[in-house]
Amino acid sequence: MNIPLFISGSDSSCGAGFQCDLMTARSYGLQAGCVVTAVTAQGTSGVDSVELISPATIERQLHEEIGGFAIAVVKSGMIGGPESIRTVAKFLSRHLADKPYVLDPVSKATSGTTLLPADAARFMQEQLFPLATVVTPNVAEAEELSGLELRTPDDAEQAGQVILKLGCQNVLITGGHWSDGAGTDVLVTRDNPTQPQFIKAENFVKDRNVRGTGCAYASAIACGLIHGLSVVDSIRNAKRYIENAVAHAIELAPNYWVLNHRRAQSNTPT
Ligand code: PXL
Repeated sequence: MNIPLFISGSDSSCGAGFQCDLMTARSYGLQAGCVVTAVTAQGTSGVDSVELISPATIERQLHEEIGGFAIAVVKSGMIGGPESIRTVAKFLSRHLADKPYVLDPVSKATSGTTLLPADAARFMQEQLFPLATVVTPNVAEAEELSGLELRTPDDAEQAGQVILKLGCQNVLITGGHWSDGAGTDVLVTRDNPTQPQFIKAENFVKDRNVRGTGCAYASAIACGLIHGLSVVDSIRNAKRYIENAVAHAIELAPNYWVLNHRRAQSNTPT
C-alpha cells in the first residue's frame, strides 16, 4: 500500500503536529509512516515546553520507513534544529528524491511559541526548499521568507515569486485573511511564475481560530497526491477538506477549537 511519510512534531493536545497528520491520512483512507522530531507539551494555555528529538533518533526512524514500506509522498512540518534539518535533507535527497515532497515551513505555534530555532531557518531554506514539490507558508511565514509585507493576494503572488527562488517547485501561500474576506490562497508555480492560481474558498469561516489548519492542509495535499491527483487538484481538494473540517470544528475547551477530521471526510477522493 502506498503511504505518506510524515516528519513532524508531537502536539499533546492533538490539534496540530503528527497527531493531526495521522487523522488527516485516516480521513483520506490511508495508513502513514510517522517520524517524530520533537515533543511539545501544550494545552489551553499554550506551549509549555518543547523537547527536540536527537538527529540520530530521527535518522533511525527515517531508515525504518524505507526498509520495506512504500513511501509515495513525504510531508514535513516541525523538524527542529540545524542538525535535524541537515539529517532530514540528506536522507530525503539520498533515498526519496523521486517522491513528491510537501514542506510546511512551520515556524511558530498558534500561541506564538517558536517551533523553528533561529539558527535553523536558514538551513531549512538552503537544504530543504530545493527538494520540495510544494512549500506551504502561511502569510506570516511568507512575509519572513520573502521580506515583503502581504496585504493582498497580489502581494502574495510577489512573495511567491521571491520564495520560488529558494528552489522549490511550487509555493502555496495559505491562510490569507485578505480584505476581500474570501479566504483565498495563492499558488505560484515554477513553470509559470507570472500566472498565479487563486485557490478560492467555497465556504470560508472567518474569525474562528482553529488549531492545526496548516498541518492538515499540507498533509491533505500529500494524501491527494497519493490518490493520483495533480498538484493543483490536490491543493483544491485539500482546501475543501480544511473548509469542511473548520466549518464543523470542535470546541475541545472554551475557545479552543480543533479540526473535525471526521466531518471533513466527504471530500476524500477514492
Ligand atoms: O501548527 C504548527 C505546529 C506544528 N507542529 C507542532 C505543533 C504546531 C502548533 O502548535 O505543536 C508539533
